Amino acid sequence: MKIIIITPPVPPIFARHIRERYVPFPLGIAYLGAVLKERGYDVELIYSGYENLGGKRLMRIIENKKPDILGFSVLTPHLERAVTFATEIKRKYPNIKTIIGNVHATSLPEETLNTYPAFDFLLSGEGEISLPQLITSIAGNGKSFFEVPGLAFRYENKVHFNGEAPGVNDLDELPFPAWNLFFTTNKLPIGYKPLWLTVHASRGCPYKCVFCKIAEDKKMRYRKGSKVAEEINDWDVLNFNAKYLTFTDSTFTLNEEKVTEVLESMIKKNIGNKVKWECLTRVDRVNSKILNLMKKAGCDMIVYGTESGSYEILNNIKKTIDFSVTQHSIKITHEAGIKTTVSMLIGNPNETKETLKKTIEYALKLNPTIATFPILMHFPGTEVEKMAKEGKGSYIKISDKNIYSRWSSSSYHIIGLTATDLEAYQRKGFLKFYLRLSKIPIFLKNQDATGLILYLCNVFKRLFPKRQKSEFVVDI
Ligand code: B12
Ligand code: SF4
Repeated sequence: MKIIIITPPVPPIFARHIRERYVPFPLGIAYLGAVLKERGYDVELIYSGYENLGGKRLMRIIENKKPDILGFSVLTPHLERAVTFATEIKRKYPNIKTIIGNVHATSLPEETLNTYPAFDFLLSGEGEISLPQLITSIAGNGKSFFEVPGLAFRYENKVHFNGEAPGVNDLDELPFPAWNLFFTTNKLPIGYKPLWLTVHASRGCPYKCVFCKIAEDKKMRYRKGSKVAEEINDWDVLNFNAKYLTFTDSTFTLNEEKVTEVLESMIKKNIGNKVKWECLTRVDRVNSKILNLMKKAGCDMIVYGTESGSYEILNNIKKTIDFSVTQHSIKITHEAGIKTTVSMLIGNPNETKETLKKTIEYALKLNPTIATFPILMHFPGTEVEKMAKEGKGSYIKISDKNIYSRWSSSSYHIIGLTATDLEAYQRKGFLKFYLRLSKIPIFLKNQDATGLILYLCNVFKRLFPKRQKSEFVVDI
C-alpha cells in the first residue's frame, strides 16, 4: 500500500506571504511518516511550500507516484486550496482514499467532512496512533471504522465521528521525525534551499489565550533532554545540512527543570556550534540563567507573544503580564545575546483606536529585534470565534471564513474600527517600527534579495491597498 502525505499546494511565489518562503518543514507529518515507515509502509511526504509546488506540478507528481492513500495536512488558511486539490484528485482518481488531518480537521471534524466530499476520512487530534490504525482498517485487516480513535467517516449517508483521538502519552516512544521521506532518493534535490527543520521538546499548553485553539490542549507532555539532543545530532548523520531550526513547543521554557535538561543535553552534544535555532515562549517564563543556557545551546531568536500595549486588552485575551516583566525579559534576552521577535496582535476583543496606538508605541518602546503585527483571525474552535458569532468583544462579522486564506486582511469590523482601520493600524505598526535608521540594517540582514523585493512590493501594496482584490496579500 502506497501512502503519500502532503501539505496543500501554495500559490506562486510573488503572491505569497513572504515568510512562507522560509517556512520550517512541518513536524507533524514528519512524525506520521516515521511511524508509518516503522510499520513497514511505503510512505512519502511532500512539502509543497519548500518545493514551490502549485496544483499542476503537484498533480503530475501524484499521478506518477500513484498512491493508494493521500493524506492532507491542513491549517484553516489553507483549507480552500486543499479542497480544490482533493476535489481534482477524486475527480481523476476516485480510487485514491483521501484523509484530512491537522488543526482544521481537529477543530471542525463533522462540519469539514459534511461540507467537503473530496475527503473520504478525517482524523482529529494527534495522528501517530490513529493513522496507522485507519490505514489497516482501510486495507480491510484492521478494526472497524467505529473503533479508530479520532476518525470521522461517512456511514449510511451520514458523517459519524468517534471523538478526538487521545494524544501520545510518552513522546519518547515515538521514532524521530522522518525528514528523509521528503526526499525519497535519500539525497537533497539539486539546487536545494538550505533546510529549516523543526523539533519539539514538549506538547500541550496550560494557558488559555482566547485566540488560540491549542488552548484546549491542557495536558503537558515532555521529552527527555537527551532524546531531543540526539535527534538534532542525527540531522548531521543524515547529512541534511539543516541551517536553522524551530522548536515548535507552545511555550519552550514553560518548565525550568525540563528545559534545563534539554539545554544541557544540547550543550553536551555541542549543538550550538552546528545549528542555530529559535523558539516561542512567554516573557514571564524566562530568566537570565535559562537565557544564558539557551545562548550556549545555540539559541538565535526568541519569539514572544507580547500581544498588546494595553492592560485592558491583555485582560480581554486572558494573557495579563505586567509590562515591567515584559520589558525586563526583552532586556535580559538581548543581554544574553539572543535576538527577539515580538508579536503584537491587532483586532483583539474590544480593541479601540487608543489601545492600538498604545500597542504600536509599546512595540517601539520594547525595541525588539523584529516586531510583527498580525491581524487576529477568528479560527474555528477558539473563544474569539465564539465571541464573534455571539456579537461579543465588539466584533461585527463582515465576511465568511474564506477570509482565512488571506493574511493581513480583516474579516470583521470592531465597533469604532472598520476592517480597513485595522489593516491601516497594522501598516502603521510596520512602517513606524521598520522605517527607523536603527532597524534598516537589521531588516536587511534578516532577508535575502528576493525577500527584500517582496517586502518592498508589500509596502507598496500597503500604501495603495486594493481591498478584497488580491487573495494573498503579503506581509513580513
Ligand atoms: C510551529 C508553528 C508554526 C511554524 C512552522 C509551520 C510548519 N510548517 O510546521 C511557523 C511559525 C512558520 C508557522 C506559520 C504559520 N502558522 Co503556525 N503554528 C505552529 C505551532 C506553534 C506548532 C505546530 C507544530 O509543529 N506542532 C507539533 C506537531 C507534532 O503537531 P501538529 O503539527 O499539530 O501535527 C499533529 C496533528 O495535527 C496531526 N496531523 C497533522 N497533519 C496531519 C495530516 C494527516 C493526514 C493526519 C491524519 C493527521 C495530521 O498529527 C500530527 C502528529 O501528532 C502551532 C501551535 C501549536 N502549539 O500547535 C501553530 C499553528 C498551527 N499555526 C497556525 C497558523 C494560523 C499559522 C499561519 C497560517 C500563520 C499565518 N497567518 O501566516 C502560518 C502558516 C505557515 C504554513 N505554510 O504552514 C495556527 C493554525 C490555526 C488553524 N486553525 O489553522 C496554529 C494552531 C497557531 C494558533 N494558535 O492558532 N506556524
Ligand atoms: S497562544 Fe500560545 S500560550 Fe496562548 S494558549 Fe495558545 S499555545 Fe498556549
